[in-house]
Amino acid sequence: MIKHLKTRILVLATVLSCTVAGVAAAADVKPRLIRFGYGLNEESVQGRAARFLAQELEKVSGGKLKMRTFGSANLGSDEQMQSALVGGAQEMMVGSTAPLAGMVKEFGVFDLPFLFNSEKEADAVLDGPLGQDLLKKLEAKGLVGLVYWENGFRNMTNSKRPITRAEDLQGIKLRVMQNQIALGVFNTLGANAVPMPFSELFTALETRTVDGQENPITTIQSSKFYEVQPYLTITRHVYTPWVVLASKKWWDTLSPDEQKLIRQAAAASRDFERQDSRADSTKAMGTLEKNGMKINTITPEEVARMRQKVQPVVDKYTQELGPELVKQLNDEIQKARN
Ligand code: TK8
Repeated sequence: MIKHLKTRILVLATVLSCTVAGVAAAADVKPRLIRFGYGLNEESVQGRAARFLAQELEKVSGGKLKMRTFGSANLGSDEQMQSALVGGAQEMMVGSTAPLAGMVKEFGVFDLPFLFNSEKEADAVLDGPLGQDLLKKLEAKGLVGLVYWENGFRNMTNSKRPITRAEDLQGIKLRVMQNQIALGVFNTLGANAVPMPFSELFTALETRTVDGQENPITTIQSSKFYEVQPYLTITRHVYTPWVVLASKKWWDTLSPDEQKLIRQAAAASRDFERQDSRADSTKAMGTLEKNGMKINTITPEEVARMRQKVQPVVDKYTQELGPELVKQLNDEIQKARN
């Protein structure tokens, strides 16, 4: 009887310790502090997802893996953080794929305009073979790509006029991400494209160094661009993702258990962030209206015209990125569409 009881207590104790401290109890996990940087402010989708990731990591590691988050580009712009990760001076970040194309050119596929029709198609490609192969290519450059978060479909804002046709972009100094394809696309549409890090954008808009920019609704709202940009045109001209990155130099010092916990928390943050982004998008639109932005939506006919105008840029970069890769991309989109 007593022996029986002892076994039962032992079993119970084991079960308890495993659930209380998660996988971490029995696993090889050391106390660590992880610095995680991002470009938007704390009230943005990025800010909320960063906090979620930090909490999740703390939970699954039984409090051992502590993450400190730094928003508003306080650790630097996307490009600067990428370099810091490669050098091992910073552990983790989230940033756009556009500036990553400077390291792994294939990330440029996400800057090709008018590809995805819906978030569902984007999820399928990003979490499917193409998106995952691209992440693996980062390792040779000193980065570990963990998961994609949604940045989203981009729309144009400016301080000059509503954009109803490509011709309305004439003479507009439009900030674009630091990426050859974005530059080519907007110059071809008629704007004067100015590449610039996001961290400098609000001031550039405020001082009229540039007249306009393009970003998802969620960012236009959280970064308060409505204070300096009266016109918003819904174009959904491109869907760009964010990617959660780790320094490879640092990653290689982690135990397999630690790596597993970080991957697990990152996957949970991806699901949280995408849901949050989609819910926030509708809310943000209301805020922009309330703040007096003049909002128009580009017609399907004009989208078709713009598509035609930028076709030479798409053809040129299809050659540079690799026609097989672009074909694979289109095939994966078709599959998700059907
Ligand atoms: C934030 C950027 C931003 C992106 C841009 O660091 O640069 O316009 O859309 O989200 O990554």
